[in-house]
Amino acid sequence: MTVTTELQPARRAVLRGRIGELALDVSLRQTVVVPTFNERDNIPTLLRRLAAALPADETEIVFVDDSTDDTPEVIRAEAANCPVPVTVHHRTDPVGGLGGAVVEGMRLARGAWIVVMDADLQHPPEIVPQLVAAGVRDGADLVVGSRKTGGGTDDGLENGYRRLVSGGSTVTTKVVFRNALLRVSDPMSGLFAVRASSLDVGELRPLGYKILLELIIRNRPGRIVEIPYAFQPRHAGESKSTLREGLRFLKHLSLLRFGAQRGRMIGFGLIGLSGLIPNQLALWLMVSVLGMHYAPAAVLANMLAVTWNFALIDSLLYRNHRHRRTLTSRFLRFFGLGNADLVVRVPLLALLVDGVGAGVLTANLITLVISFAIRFLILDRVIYLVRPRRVAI
Ligand SMILES: Nc1nc2c(ncn2[C@@H]2O[C@H](COP(=O)(O)OP(=O)(O)O)[C@@H](O)[C@H]2O)c(=O)[nH]1
Ligand SMILES: [Mg+2]
Repeated sequence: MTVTTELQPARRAVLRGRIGELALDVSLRQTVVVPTFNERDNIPTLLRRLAAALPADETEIVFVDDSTDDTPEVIRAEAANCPVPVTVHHRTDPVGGLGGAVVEGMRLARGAWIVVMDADLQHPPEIVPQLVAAGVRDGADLVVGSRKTGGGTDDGLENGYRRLVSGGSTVTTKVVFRNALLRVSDPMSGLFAVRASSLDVGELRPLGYKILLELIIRNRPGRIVEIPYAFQPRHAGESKSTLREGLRFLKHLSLLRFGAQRGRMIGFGLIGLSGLIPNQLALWLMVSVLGMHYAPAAVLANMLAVTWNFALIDSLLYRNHRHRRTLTSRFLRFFGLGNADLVVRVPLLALLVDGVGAGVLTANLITLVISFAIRFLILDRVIYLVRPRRVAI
């Protein structure tokens, strides 16, 4: 269930248009979208500073809240004294986490510019008018508040560890999306302003924290400019960023770069490669230590590797696709497939070596690659019944 509270009914004549899924109010210059998760102690200062920085008749503030504390009540109470109209949209089902909340706010926003900022005052509210003014002046679709360009700093990051994570993820992202991010020094920024008419909210499929990256890659805004700012220490409360968010970020990056199916294929390849370790180890143990014959040992080692692969693939790669079959059913099919592969590869190997005259090692490699591709497709389409979906990158 979702509750939207309009605290101060819009005081202006509302002329609404719709661009994509956005409702626009032509008299509103900007909507400030603030995602909140247990930020009660930051609300009074945030609203006071935003109201001092922005004209009340050209602005609205939209909170999208996933809190488990009384943050929405605090916002309602503080909004009564705030000259700028404030809306609280509380989600009981926080789909997509922070990114999902921001997209929800974009859907609700009516201003010509949508400014996204955190509630904890790490983003100085006074910079909001500068972001919008720069966008208007330069004819940009997107204005990024940057900690990494002339004069910007990230001194507000809590410690060296956070600085390392922030630096590492920025570099990785810039390498992965070299062209799309040529003009963006801080793609991890949570502070930005986007021209509402350039947005295609329906294209966004946010996952976790990096909503700006999602927007740049999927929406491909026209002109992008940056405004430097000094990232501040958190005003009150605690960061919600966790190691789990870090893993989500890697998944997000892979989805954006490769699309869902190619991302799984790469994961499948890496896990398959990791299976070489238990396979070789078990083979060595059975042959060298236990003195077994190599043929049954190879079969048993293969079974062990297939089990290892299944454990990793089922828990890491297909976690969200497991509901269509039971564990036993998934395992038996996977196990059958993993070992049936031997039956296909041996004749193929013979064909390549005896029929075509290929070298044994080359032929073996070819059978492995062919088997890999066939097994992946069967895994994807037959075992987990994943329906392919095109992802534009
Ligand atoms: N609505 C919503 N807001 C969130 C969620 N996670 C974090 N936030 C908000 O997003 C902003 C940034 O989060 P924060 O914990 O400060 O991340 P950090 O700056 O990377 O440490 C803050 O305003 C949080 O309240 C979430 O799951 N849902
Ligand atoms: Mg923060």
